[in-house]
Order: sequence, then C-alpha cells, then structure tokens
Amino acid sequence: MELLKEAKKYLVGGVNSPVRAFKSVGCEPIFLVRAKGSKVYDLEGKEYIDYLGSWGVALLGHAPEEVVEKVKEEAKKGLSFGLTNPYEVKLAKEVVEAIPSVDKVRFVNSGTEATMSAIRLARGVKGRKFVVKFEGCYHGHYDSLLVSAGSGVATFGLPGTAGIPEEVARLTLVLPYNDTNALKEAFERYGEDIACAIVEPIAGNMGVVIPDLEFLKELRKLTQECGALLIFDEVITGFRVSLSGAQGLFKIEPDLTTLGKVLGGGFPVGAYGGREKIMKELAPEGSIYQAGTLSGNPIAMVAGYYTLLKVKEERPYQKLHERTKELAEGILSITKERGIPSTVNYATSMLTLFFTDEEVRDYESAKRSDLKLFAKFFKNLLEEGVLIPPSQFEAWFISTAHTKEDLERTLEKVERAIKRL
Ligand code: KE4
Repeated sequence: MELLKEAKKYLVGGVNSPVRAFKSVGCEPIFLVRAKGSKVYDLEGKEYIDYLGSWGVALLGHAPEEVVEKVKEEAKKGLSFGLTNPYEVKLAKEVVEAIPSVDKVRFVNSGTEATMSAIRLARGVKGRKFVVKFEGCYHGHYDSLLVSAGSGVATFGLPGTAGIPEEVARLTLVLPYNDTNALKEAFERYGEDIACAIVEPIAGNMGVVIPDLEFLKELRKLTQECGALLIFDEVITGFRVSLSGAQGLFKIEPDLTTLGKVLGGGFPVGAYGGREKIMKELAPEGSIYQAGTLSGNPIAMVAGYYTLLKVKEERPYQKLHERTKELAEGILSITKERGIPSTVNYATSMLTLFFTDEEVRDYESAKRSDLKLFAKFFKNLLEEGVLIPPSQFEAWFISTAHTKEDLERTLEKVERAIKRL
C-alpha cells in the first residue's frame, strides 16, 4: 500500500500499463519483485502460482537458467550498439525458419510497433487506406487499431479513446469476429479500397476465443480476391500454440505476421515479417519508412534467440496442450459441481474461464459473462496464492515450468476460491 502511494506520486495510476492497476477486478494491485519457473513473488514475499506469465511472454516459465546465463554473459560485452550485431541475424533466421509465410522480418520494440508498422507497410504497398479489424481483438494502442465498432454490423470505426481523430478512426472497418456473413458483406462493399485486414488467428484479448476455420478461410479468400493483405497478429499465439503459431496449426498463410512476447524472452521485442516481395518495400531497400533506436537490441536478441532454441529443442506443444486441457476440465468440474454457469475456451497453453452458460465465440458473448463474479473469483484466487490476469478479457497462460503438482494445487485453490464466492 505504501509503495502504491509512492508509485502514484510519479506514475499515472501507479502503473506503466493500465491493466496492471487491477481496475476491472476492483482490488488493490500487487507489486512483483521476483519470478522463477511457474512462480512469482510479491513485495511481501508471498508466492503465487502464475498464470499471467507476463501477458504471454513466459512460455518456458520465468527466468529459464540458460537464457539468464546467456543474457548475463553478453551484457558484459555491451548493452546497445546502435549498429547491427550478429544476434539480430541469428534470431531473424530462427523466425524465418519457424514461420513458413515469413521470408524476411523486421524487429521492433513492442507488439504495438509491430502491428502499427505492418499496417503502414500494407497501406504503402497497396496504395489503399482502409483497414479491417475485428471487435474484441486487440493489436496494441496504435490509433488506427484503437477503434471501436460503430452501430450496425459493417460500419466504419469510432475512436476507441479520446485523442484519436474521427478522420483516422473512420479509415478502420470493425467487423464481428467469427461472422462470415458480415465479412462477405463488407468486402463486397469496400473490397477494392481495403489495404489489409488484421486478425488474432486465435483470439486472446476477448479472453480466449477459438476461430471458426470457415471464418479464417473466408477472410483469406476475400483478401486474396480483392487484393488486400491479410495480417495475422500472432503476438500472443506466435511460438505459443505451435512453433509456427496459429498459421501453422490452421495451414492458412497470411501475407504479413506480427510477433512479440515469447519472441523477446522477457525483453521488449516485437517483429513483423512476410514474403520478400512485400518486405522489400521497407526502407532501406524500399521507400516505406520505419525505424527504431533499440530495434534489434543485442541483449533482447540474445534473450529471444536462446528462448527459441530452447523451445525448438523441447518441442513442448503436446505436453502443453495436455496440461491446458487438464486444467480446463478440472476447473469446469469444480464450477459445474456447484452449479455455477461457466465455460472454458482453450488452445495450447492458453485458456479463459467465463462465468456464462452460453458458448463464447465473439466479443458480444464474452461481454455477457458475469464480470462481477469474475472480479470476486480473481480476488479469492489471489488470496489463495494463484495469479491469473486481472481482467475477464485476457488469457491465462500455462508454461513448460508448470508441473502436474502445480496444476493439482491450482485446482485445490480454485475449489476454495469458488467455495468462497
Ligand atoms: P504490446 O505493445 O503490449 O507489446 O503488444 C500489443 C499487442 C498486440 N497484439 C496482441 C494480440 C496483443 O495481445 C498485444 C498486447 N497484449 C496485452 C494483453 N493481452 C498486453 C498487456 C498490456 O497492455 O499491459
């Protein structure tokens, strides 16, 4: 509480990212001071089994030994050079080899920078200005993507927050996720003016929502037909649901892919990439400009490189899927036993519990879940020593460091948290 008071003197809301203020769960935020494997520790030394996973960064659990050692070793040689270093090449090669649709990649410093730059590239290459996004998907805080749906089904966007001119918001068309008809209608009406469509190929920012394959295939077909680029925002799913992201699972090739989180191994890294013929339009080869002082930072590249090497070596996806399924089913048996309306959506290593009986397949249905009950559940669980994301509209993340014992203890704590509702 004291540190929070102090923090609020210098940081707006005492945080550097709004969701950390715990506003949507109505309780005081905690500070974390240490993280290792599947555990995090707060200022008072209390241990939590961690499913926040730093919002999807910690696929291998926190601070994997090999990664930390390499970071320490390389840091002694310098922290930032300003010219290219060999690790930028090494990590780029790993990304290109892991993701079939990516021939060339550009590193930036966040997921937001990745999606913002990908949109600029698409608009520049296509000479068109309209962007399609989907309600409930979050792609960072770039003006053109912080846009909420207007009234009606396929209308141009409204500013998602003050500070975004409606002239900008109007260039974004916001459609319902998993709604193939709305897709067809929008592309029929606006197709030749659309530069690109951006989508979370498995949504994490409504809570986890699984796409209808039909919807994604139709999106690929319609963008192809009207000459728009398809951007898969795999900032969460990249390297998480498979080594080649959701596109590898669904065998659908986007034109551009954005990446982040796992890619930086805990350091600030984002990336965007795609076919050579598109990427070569970027400066310095082409004329579409994007730059960054700390892009390709050597220490961030080292962390990302050794993270991907470890992921490649462990190939953890089958085990992660089994653990996620086990946790999802365990949670549901607890809530069902007590007659609490609930549903769990999950994909490999990511899941969300919604307090609703209906299937959650888009943002409207996600919003109809019982948000007050979620807030109480979050608080009870935190007191029991389990940290999940402080918002209904986020994904819980399971890492390779979560043991069977962690899951068993988690379910015991979930049961106690539910009983106390
Ligand atoms: P960043 O700029 O926060 O690194 O990445 C933006 C972003 C882009 N695309 C997807 C699919 C994302 O999920 C994100 C960021 N995710 C949120 C939570 N889901 C970050 C947490 C926060 O805003 O503090």
